[in-house]
Amino acid sequence: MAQRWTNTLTRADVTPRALWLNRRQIMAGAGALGLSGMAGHAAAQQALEPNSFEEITTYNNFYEFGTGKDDPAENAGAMETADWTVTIDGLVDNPGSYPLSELIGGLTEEERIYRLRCVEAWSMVVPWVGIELKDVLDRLGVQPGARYVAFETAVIPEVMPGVRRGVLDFPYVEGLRLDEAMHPLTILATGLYDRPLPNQNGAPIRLVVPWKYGFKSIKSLVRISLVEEEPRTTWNVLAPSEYGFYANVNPNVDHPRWSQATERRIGGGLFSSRQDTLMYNGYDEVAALYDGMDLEAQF
Ligand SMILES: Nc1nc2c(c(=O)[nH]1)N[C@H]1C(S)=C(S)[C@@H](COP(=O)(O)O)O[C@H]1N2
Ligand SMILES: [Mo]
Repeated sequence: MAQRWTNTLTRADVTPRALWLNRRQIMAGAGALGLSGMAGHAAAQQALEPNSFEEITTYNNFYEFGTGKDDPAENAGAMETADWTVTIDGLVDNPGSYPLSELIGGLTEEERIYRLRCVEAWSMVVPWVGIELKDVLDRLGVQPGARYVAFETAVIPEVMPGVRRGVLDFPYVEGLRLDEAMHPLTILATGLYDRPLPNQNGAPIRLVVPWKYGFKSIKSLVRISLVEEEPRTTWNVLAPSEYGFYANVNPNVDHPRWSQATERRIGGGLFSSRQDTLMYNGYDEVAALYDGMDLEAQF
């Protein structure tokens, strides 16, 4: 098993292919745990063994389709994602309403196996397929005054029972600072396990920011705006003392109602016990983005 994690492997050498990891992710995992050599590889392997397609697509948060973990899988199939358009506006050279194929066509898709840590203290590992958000923003031409990126989810009441019931203030909105949005770990996912993204996971395109709590990774995007001021974000507006704008995964800053020090890994078997939550969810390379910030005040 150990040789699977050496840097000489290509993904084609590994079966099943879902177990493929890139070296950078392995090193990020090992570094975060303060380990090296075999121990580090073993720890990284445990941390990044992907959840099953079944787990990833049946245990979801997508409140537009209901608040139960199984509601999105049950209800989201009714959403029509063909002919999807994304509106680009704000401080950008090329605003407009883009068919999805035009927005991302020609950009490099790659697999990214990322930990997903929900603020509710459960976690999964998901083999996303996507493109770097930076590539999209570069193509659109970010103007000098832009300091944040704001994101908005579709609202389709006819197929969204959670919207009809008003379980949150919809549209669901999120935001990133521009440097966070431009970080190479930040992707727009269009698939998982080499399949098109299932609707319950945010088809046809959703944000994935792996070092932040899952609620930042907003689904089924219909608008991306380049803006000057910090944008409103759904959970922060609902409960500002519980959910901050930054929402960086941080085992040292508890949620007011529960500890964030550990997490429950979804899925049975060997890795089902609670595990320690890692600073920045193990993605240490983002730490420089927050130099000089008080992470307890700006949670
Ligand atoms: N539009 C929208 N995006 C959303 C949510 C939501 O309710 N609506 N839930 C968030 C939360 S809390 C989490 S943990 C992740 C879950 O993503 P997954 O279901 O693909 O695992 O989606 C996030 N994106
Ligand atoms: Mo979440």
